[in-house]
Amino acid sequence: MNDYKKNGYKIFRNVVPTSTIDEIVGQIKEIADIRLESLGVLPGNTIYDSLLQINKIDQIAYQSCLKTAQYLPIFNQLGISSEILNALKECFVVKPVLSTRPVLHCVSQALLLDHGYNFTPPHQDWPNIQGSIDLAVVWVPFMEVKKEAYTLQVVPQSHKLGMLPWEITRFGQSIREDDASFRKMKFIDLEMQRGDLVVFSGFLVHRTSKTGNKENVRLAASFRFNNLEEKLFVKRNYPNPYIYTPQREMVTPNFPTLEDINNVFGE
Ligand SMILES: O=C(O)CCC(=O)C(=O)O
Ligand SMILES: [Fe+2]
Repeated sequence: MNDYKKNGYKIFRNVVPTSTIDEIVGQIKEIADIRLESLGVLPGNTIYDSLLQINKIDQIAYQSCLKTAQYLPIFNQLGISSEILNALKECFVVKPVLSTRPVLHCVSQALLLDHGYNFTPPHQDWPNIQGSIDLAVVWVPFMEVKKEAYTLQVVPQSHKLGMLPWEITRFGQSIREDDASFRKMKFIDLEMQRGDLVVFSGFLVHRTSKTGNKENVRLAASFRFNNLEEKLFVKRNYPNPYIYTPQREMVTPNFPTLEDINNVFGE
């Protein structure tokens, strides 16, 4: 049987140009550095330094930087690149449609959040997305991910167990760890280089390894795709449970003044 269908994941080695990854990481660092500069702080030497600084000063600013990075054109371009679409095809997602916004994962014991999640608990992505049965996640590390360094851990073949009992946690839907099927699971570390990517099924059980040192950060991107060829996805009317809606109250009260506007456009 095909590896992807059998194991629920497939690693593609050396497919993403490392120059693209460098550019993305550089632009994420720039988002943090511009914000640091506006706080009167010098930029960090590395992306880790910059993120560490901003996380220490203001966690809201830190989270906003990461959120904003998800809207970088180059970050989105990676998600729809031929490298990713080809990998999806090899995993039988022949007519992909994006199901959610791309996600930036930023993991370090030194960058813990008081609110929100840090290391993902054991989970399947499907209950969060509820799209096609063959929903696939593409995960792209931006740095080398060695054993014991914030790896993505997966349970091979767990996609065949179907949707497992879950509960709502700070992260979202996570697998109930008191379930008998969970106790038998054996997680393995996916060791990956820059340039590698992994495609995994929406039903594959996975989590973030908490093992890693405080002196670095592990960045990765993930993109999720439904398959237009999956018949029940079509019959179910292309479901998508994500609700995209703005906050109605003004984010910055009494802003902008006419003066603020003239400062940008000139009088
Ligand atoms: O980057 C991580 O450790 C978590 C990734 C994940 O859960 C996902 O991409 O669905
Ligand atoms: Fe996930």
